[in-house]
Amino acid sequence: MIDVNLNRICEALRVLEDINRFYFNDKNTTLLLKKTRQEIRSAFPAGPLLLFRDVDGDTGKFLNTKKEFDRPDLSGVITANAKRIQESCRVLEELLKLKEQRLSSFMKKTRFFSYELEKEMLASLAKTKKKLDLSFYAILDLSLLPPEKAITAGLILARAGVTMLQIRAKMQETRVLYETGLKIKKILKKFKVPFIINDRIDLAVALDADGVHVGRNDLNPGLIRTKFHYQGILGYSASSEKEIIRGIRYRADYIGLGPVFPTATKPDAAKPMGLDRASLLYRSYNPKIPVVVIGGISRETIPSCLKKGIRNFSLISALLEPPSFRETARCLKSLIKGEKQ
Ligand code: 3NM
Repeated sequence: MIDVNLNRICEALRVLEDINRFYFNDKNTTLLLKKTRQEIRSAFPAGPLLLFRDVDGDTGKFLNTKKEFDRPDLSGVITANAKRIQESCRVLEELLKLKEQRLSSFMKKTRFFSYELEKEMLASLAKTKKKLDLSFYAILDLSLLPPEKAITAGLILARAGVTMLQIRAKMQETRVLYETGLKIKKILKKFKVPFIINDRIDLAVALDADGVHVGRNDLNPGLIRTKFHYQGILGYSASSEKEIIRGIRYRADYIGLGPVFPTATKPDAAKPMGLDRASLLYRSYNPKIPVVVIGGISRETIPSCLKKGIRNFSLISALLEPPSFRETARCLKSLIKGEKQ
């Protein structure tokens, strides 16, 4: 038991050490973990432990659970390995109370050290995640705009200062979507505007887009994280508090909250929640999870949203309003920035 738990602690420490070394480039923590590992090894006599090792007779050797392979992102790896340290330290701590009080206290100290380590590593990971700017999130719907026009629109919108752009096409051929997507992606890259694909994880991966946005009738974000091992930006549509919480649980990066107002663009959208409800939910969750409002957002409705504290807007049909793509986009940008018209 001592041998197994000791190995478990040192292996998990090594995993965390390597994440600090290669992912965070954190020399001090890497060194600290290396020293801790060596200190633990040298506290136990290697010879006698080896003598009692019985790999062939170990009944728990291949007892893996499905959950052991469920590590959708690096935070899962950090947590799982910190837990291995904590649980194994606890086993040693209890066993050593029988004979070795001093070593038992040392294990307890190591257990508390790993709680802190886990917290700090998860905080470092959160810091490395890109901050999203959802203030002007334009969606080009290819059922309202032919592909050639969508490419030109992408350029105009990028110049006008959109902060995120999505292409949405419920009824287009995949090949056309892919080719259009490639051209739009090239433009957006120059302007450093993240490029998001609606619904189609296959296209998001094939295009090497920055992210994918899914709704309640698409593949759920949890599956996208676990089965596709997707690390890109993941957006989730929510029309209620329950769905926002579901999105957080699915590890979505942001929530598209709507419809706020009536919209003709999405025939199967939920009932509009109204500005009061939307602003309440927006203020409760943003920025813990970034929230962007959608559904009927336009030149007419943005000012009332701003008055209620909403700062992130996603829109489709309002982009196509007269006088021209260029003028309308500029006008929307300055409205969102709160500039007087
Ligand atoms: N999703 P417009 S509403 C794509 O409520 C979409 O999740 C919605 O279009 C949701 O800006 C919507 O033209 C349509 O109203 C938004």
